Amino acid sequence: MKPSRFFAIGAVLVQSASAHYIFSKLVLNGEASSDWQYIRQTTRSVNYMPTKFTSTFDNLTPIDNDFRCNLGSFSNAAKTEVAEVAAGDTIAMKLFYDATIAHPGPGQVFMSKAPSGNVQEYEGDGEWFKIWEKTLCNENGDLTKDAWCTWGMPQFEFQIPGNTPAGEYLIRAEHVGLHGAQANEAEFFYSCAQVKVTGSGNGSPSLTYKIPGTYNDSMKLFNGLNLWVDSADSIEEDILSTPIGDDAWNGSK
Ligand SMILES: [Cu+2]
Repeated sequence: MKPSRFFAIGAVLVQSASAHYIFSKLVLNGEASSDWQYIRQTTRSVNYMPTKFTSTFDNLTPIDNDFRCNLGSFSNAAKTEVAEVAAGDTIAMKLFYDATIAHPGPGQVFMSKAPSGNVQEYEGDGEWFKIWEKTLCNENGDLTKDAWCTWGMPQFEFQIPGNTPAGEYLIRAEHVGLHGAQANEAEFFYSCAQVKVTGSGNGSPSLTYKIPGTYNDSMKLFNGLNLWVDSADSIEEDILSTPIGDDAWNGSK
């Protein structure tokens, strides 16, 4: 009996490790950059491990300052290139090692303008606004899998709103795995690209956020929701009672 039991435990560990991911490539004009060319690399020893409120890796939680762009990544800001994009362009942030999103949960993209004009010196302690949001797409699907829009995606593809003012920005892509939320073990996967937006946009996002500060573990979406038990309607309610339920800015205001 013992060998087969060991085999089963090993198989589970391998499966959960391969399900993890981090955004490492920027896709411009349909072509993926090198890993960490435009995205700040974390200093974590295993870069694709999630950030959690409990049972943490590297003691990192969503209420720490490094929840902005991942652990230690500001130390790599100066050597990370700044990509030039025009307001209105569609670009993407793509996962390391050709991974695909293999956990159930929402995906979102935030931007924050470097106040000094130089994003390589910007820690992300200013205001963030959301430009892309994907939650439940198929309420008849499996809530633990393909009910979520991001399920199976190799990258998040999004438009820089056409009215985004010119300047240098951090762009932060984030996916949240909710499969452990019943035990306060929601998993956050995220990193930040450095871009210079060109154009003559003069929009001003009405809704802004601070990171950290946007999420906490008294939100049922991250702590208390149970994908195997809850209905799609109740999950929608949990989404709406967090900033993940806020509309993304489309540049109109
Ligand atoms: Cu996981």
